[in-house]
Amino acid sequence: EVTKDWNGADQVAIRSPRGASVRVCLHGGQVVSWRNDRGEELLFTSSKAIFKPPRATRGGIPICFPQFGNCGTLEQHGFARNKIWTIDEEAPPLNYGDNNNNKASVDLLLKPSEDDLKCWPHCFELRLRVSLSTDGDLSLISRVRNVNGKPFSFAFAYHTYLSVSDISEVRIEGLETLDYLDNLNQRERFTEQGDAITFEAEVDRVYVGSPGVIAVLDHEKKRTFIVRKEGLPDIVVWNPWEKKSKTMADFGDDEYKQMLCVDAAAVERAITLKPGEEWTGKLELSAVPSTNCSDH
Ligand code: TA6
Repeated sequence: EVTKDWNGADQVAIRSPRGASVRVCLHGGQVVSWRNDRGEELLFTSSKAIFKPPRATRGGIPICFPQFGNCGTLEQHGFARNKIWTIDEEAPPLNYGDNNNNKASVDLLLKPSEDDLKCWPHCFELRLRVSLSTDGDLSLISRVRNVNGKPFSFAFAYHTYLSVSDISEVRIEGLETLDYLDNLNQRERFTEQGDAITFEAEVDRVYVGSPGVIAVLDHEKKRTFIVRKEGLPDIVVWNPWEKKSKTMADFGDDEYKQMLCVDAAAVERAITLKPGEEWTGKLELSAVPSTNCSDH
């Protein structure tokens, strides 16, 4: 159903037959809520989030496009998350049960305004399909098309704020032995040493060439997030920890303990599209009970 968000922009909700739900704001094309069939919120949103255009709400899954971070000419993480998107009327939405669909979806579209073309002179169409399966799995499929302009390159990330019970009890499996660029050390390249990644301090890394599936295990909640991706070779892992949290007005001092950003992304190598070409980036998130956190 369509309601209005804090900004008066449309917010679309999908509810699965078993009670899971997802809510997407047309402001930023941002998923702001993903609940399982017990109504538990699986994404983090800061209690101090600033609901004021054009900033993105601190939490959920902001879309970072066409830039990631502040290494470029655009605002941090690009403009897509700060713009009002439209419902993509050309895309036939999926509905549970129709043609045996086990998913329902909403399709959003972002095209550059005259202003956007001034700061990023490329004719693109960015289409985002957000869908929720009957099992409660959330998937986001983005398609960027070069609308017959000149070739252009971009970075992309699903800036995903996972809700966790206690960051010191969380570990990530699947990134062992990968190289990463350390945003806390001038993006210097390091190699992950072996074990699962755990958290005792601020982490801000781009793991490059990561596998299609990684697991984020929340020990206390006995829940494992499974992150599957296609077309997105990198995984950004970010937790601001206490000191950095205190510098962010839209982030509570202790909230770093309840969140972890695990972003399926294309950051190390920009994606280049020739006129008429299209790129697809898929993210699928599942939240499964981990009977014993060690199995995965
Ligand atoms: O790596 C993730 C990151 O680039 C961090 O450096 C931090 O800036 C985070 O994104 C949040 O960015 P935002 O613009 O949403 O405050």
